[in-house]
Amino acid sequence: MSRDILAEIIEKRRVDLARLGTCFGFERPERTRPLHPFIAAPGTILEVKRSSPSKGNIAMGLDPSETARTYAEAGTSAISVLTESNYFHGSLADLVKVANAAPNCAILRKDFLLIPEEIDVAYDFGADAVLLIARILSDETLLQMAKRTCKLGMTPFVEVRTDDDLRKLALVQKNVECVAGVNARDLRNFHIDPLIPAAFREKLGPRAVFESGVQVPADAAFARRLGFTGVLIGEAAAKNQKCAKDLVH
Ligand code: IGP
Repeated sequence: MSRDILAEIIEKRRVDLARLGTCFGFERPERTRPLHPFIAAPGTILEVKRSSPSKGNIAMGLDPSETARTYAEAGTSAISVLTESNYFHGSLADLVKVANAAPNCAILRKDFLLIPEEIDVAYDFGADAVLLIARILSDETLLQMAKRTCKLGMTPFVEVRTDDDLRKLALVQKNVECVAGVNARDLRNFHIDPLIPAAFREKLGPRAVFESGVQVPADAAFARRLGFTGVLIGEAAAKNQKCAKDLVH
């Protein structure tokens, strides 16, 4: 059997959560930044992404504040910040820096969040939205985390990739307002298949984001032709920040 990277990431993260706590050793700040409605934002979401298990180094040494300013100047309405440390080299420090440097953008915390308390942490570190990966959460925990997100005034961004994830998304949508994202990349083995978002589009509701594998403006145009209201771009923006504005719709 081939290696299941998603299972490895989760396993490691559970160990770190138990060892370091929900702030992963960072001091918990008091939020001063006003909330920005992410639900109204996408458009284009550019991601602060240093590295990934499939690509290795993408922009390891990036300065989060500078990157946030570059993305904001490029015209993006929302910025995603990867905070997972072991496989993506992100952190909550990156999140708070981006949130402070881009006061007019909505900020998404992207991580493999596992317990409801992590939602409160995302809020305190400046997020306006949190990624909830349907595949790694039980119905009950997903719903609980989505409700907690809304209670704090943030937006749940529910990521789907399978038919069972779609069932979970419908459960969330029955209870709260959220944004749906389809990951073209399978997080278990990192294979990209743009036909999965295409097949899912009409089951996602009105606010739907195409995630992963968007390298050039024509890829983003392809996603929009499929009816996606938003496109999330990581590697292509982080690696070549001078060209970020060409990717923003
Ligand atoms: C960005 P890309 O191919 O543009 O760098 O992908 C983003 O979609 C990807 O980082 C992502 C991700 C995730 C990362 C989507 N869902 C969940 C970690 C966890």
